[in-house]
Amino acid sequence: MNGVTELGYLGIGVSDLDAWRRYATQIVGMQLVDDSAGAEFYLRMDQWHHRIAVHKDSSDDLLYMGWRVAGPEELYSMKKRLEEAGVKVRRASDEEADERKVLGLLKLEDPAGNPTEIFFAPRVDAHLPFHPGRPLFGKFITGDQGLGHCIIRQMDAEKAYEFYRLLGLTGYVEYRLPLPNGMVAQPWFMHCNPRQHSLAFGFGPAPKRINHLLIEYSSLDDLGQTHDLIRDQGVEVALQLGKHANDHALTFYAANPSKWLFEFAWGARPALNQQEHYVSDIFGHGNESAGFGVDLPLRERR
Ligand code: MBD
Ligand code: FE
Repeated sequence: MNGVTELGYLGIGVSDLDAWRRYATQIVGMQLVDDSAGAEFYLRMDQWHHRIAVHKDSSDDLLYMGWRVAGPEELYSMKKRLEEAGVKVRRASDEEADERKVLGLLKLEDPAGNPTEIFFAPRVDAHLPFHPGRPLFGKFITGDQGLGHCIIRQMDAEKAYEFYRLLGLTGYVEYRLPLPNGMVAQPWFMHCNPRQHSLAFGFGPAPKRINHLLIEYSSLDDLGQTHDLIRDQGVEVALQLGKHANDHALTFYAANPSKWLFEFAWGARPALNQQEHYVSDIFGHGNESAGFGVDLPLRERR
């Protein structure tokens, strides 16, 4: 099956453009690109023209997710497969593809109404060296693993699972976390390449489409300096440094100017071939600032 190969780009709506310019470059280390129409500005993480398109929008939320397929034939067969499964999908116009800096594009919605795009042939600026917004020891891990992972809102996890399986992702429930109220949280994680997960859902009701975007540094020292900047500047931290049981990444979660989270990561392992499930992270990830949708007992109390 020729499914999607990676999470390629995101569009986000933000109310405070200046705060985002500053945060994304000086704290996160992304490159600001302000060169063309289609969005207010763009954020670059590698050789691609952009990985995040920033639009002015009071929602302060995800506007669309872009999933990549290999080429025009795969886009065509994906459209057919979706239609045969009864999913409403539309081939976007050339103008719409231009806006996204791709050569071909489908537009649809996932079962929770999250605007979803499937595209091929992103614009890659091979002639422009990546210039991080703050000095980095290493780089952002992207390439065949896509830009990172997203935790998004779903009303019906089983329905979401079926939809994203249709797109070509695989996975299942990977944690069973006993909650203080006697219920058990059962988050789902799905992948389509060596990144352990590109998408997760099933964390309960949420005020926004997006809970967090994970980005991964190749150098531990870059993660550490991002942590210093977040701490020195008093940015809210939702989950403290810790190591996940599923992807083994060392991560922490901090608020961005839109008040959803960035998960900053280093050291993830690739996806396994067989499903496992866990009842606790390896260490850390203590809850700090509440109300960001990850007030979960991720680590068993000892
Ligand atoms: C993740 O990336 C994550 O965000 C959570 C909550 C659990 C495991 C891996
Ligand atoms: Fe995550």
